[in-house]
Amino acid sequence: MKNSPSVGDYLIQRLYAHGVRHVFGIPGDYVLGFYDMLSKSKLRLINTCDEQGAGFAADAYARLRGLGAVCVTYCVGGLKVANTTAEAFAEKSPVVVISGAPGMKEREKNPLLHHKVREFDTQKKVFEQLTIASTVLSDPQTAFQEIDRVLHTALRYKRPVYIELPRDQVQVPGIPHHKTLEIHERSDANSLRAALAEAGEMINAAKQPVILADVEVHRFGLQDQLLKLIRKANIPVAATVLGKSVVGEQHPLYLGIYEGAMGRDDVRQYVEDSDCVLMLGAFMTDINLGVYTARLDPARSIYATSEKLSIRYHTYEDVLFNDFMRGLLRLRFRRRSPGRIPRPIPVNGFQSKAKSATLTIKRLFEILNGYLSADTVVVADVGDALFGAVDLFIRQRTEFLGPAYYASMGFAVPAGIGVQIASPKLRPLVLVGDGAFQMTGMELATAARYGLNPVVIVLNNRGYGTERHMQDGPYNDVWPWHYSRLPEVLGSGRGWVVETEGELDRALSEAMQWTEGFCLLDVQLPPLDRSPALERFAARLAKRL
Ligand SMILES: Cc1ncc(C[n+]2csc(CCOP(=O)(O)OP(=O)(O)O)c2C)c(N)n1
Ligand SMILES: [Mg+2]
Repeated sequence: MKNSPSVGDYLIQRLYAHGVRHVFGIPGDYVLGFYDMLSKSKLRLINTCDEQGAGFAADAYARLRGLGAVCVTYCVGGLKVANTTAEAFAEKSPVVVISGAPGMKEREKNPLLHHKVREFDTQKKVFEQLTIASTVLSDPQTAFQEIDRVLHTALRYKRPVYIELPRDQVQVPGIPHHKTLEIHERSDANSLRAALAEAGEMINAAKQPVILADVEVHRFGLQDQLLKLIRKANIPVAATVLGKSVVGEQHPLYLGIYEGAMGRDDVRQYVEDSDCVLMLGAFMTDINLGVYTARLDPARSIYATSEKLSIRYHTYEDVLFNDFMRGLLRLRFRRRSPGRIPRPIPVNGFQSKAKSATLTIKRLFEILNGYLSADTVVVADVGDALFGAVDLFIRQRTEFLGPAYYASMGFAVPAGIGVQIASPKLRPLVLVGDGAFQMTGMELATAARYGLNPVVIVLNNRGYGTERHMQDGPYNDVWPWHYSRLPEVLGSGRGWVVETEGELDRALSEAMQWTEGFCLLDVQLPPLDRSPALERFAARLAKRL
């Protein structure tokens, strides 16, 4: 047994082999042994203030690097990442949740150990619902195989997985001479060929084909293939909100965001008038579809995802999304010119003659636009931070993260941390409502601790603005914090209070210059102000209440 690594060591090795370099979390007695092992390993531990912060950070890390990990203690920590794991599941982000747990020996006779809820497997059962695969490493004979299986599934489906590590198993050697399970899945060749033939025919016969690109193109790392396809076929492309930034928005064939009646009208018209909509990696969620105002006819669509491939009303089985995307590139396309296409509308940035004008959300985003650079990643929280950001003009691809489907508040500040840990060259621009900031904004302490420098814009409209427009009451108010003074409390960072366009411009240019720590802009907005996108969204939702 000597040459066999321990269960804990093998897990660390496999995470490293899949590109993980950091693990987010908070220790507890059930996981201390593994923490010790982690701290001596090639992986770096990132301690957050709260487990939810660790979960969101790991999710953002996974969105950028292809796999993320969060490590917590049993139930008290584990159940706090239930919500973040749910978000990762819903939005397809492969996060490995590692939880410590009582040892197998300790479980005999079912004692009442601390942190236990009902049964020893209560937490495991919860995570079965929230992950694509889960395991308890209770047996060293099968532990390595289980680790391989679960990690493979996370990567295959781009969804979170759960690994429970009973504390008496961490140091136990697994089976010797284990050969890491490598699974190579293949498409069914006939099915793939037939699907490509039909797709090629449909695209070539179309007068006005258009690509609608979404989040899976990003998750499966197929952005280059998408660009090649756009160039080769000369077909314009729109993105969804969840897929925003999958194509650099300066691309000459980029139309803008398509989201039914909520989006720009010219984009909606172009996509809905198309006789061949090539939906790549698309998620048909209510938000992506503009609260079901989208009019996309299956008879004129090619719909390809990692889960389904259908062309018009035919469904093709056993075709991998990767293979279909690569196959499209080998097709012969007829020469075409896309003609005149809608383009993103240029906006006016800051103008000194308006410097004393009171800020509105619309102007906030227009002025922010002028400050985006190739190394900014915009991370938006739920609320008008996300709706307004739809109109931002993202310079390069993969530069926009937001929980645009599951929509849990509290994502953005910790996600900004995950982004910068994953990619230290990028500077996160975090857009967060005051309500959401009060949920996880304390993670700025984590930014301070690890020397990160996000620029955080708190959209301070004194409450749950998004909800005020549907139904208002005192339950939509929040206590007004002095956000800009948090640097004093945390002993790090710089803060600004911003009320006018001029103050915003000055604060932003100072924040861009000052890179030694986090920057926090308390941007005060009228409570009933809202972005044009939210205007349309709230009107739609109110009709459905
Ligand atoms: C964790 C969580 N709790 C509650 C909600 C419901 N909700 C959706 S938007 C919203 C208000 C958000 O307020 P804020 O962060 O201040 O942004 P604003 O709407 O004011 O722009 C709430 C409470 C949610 N999406 N997530
Ligand atoms: Mg608010």
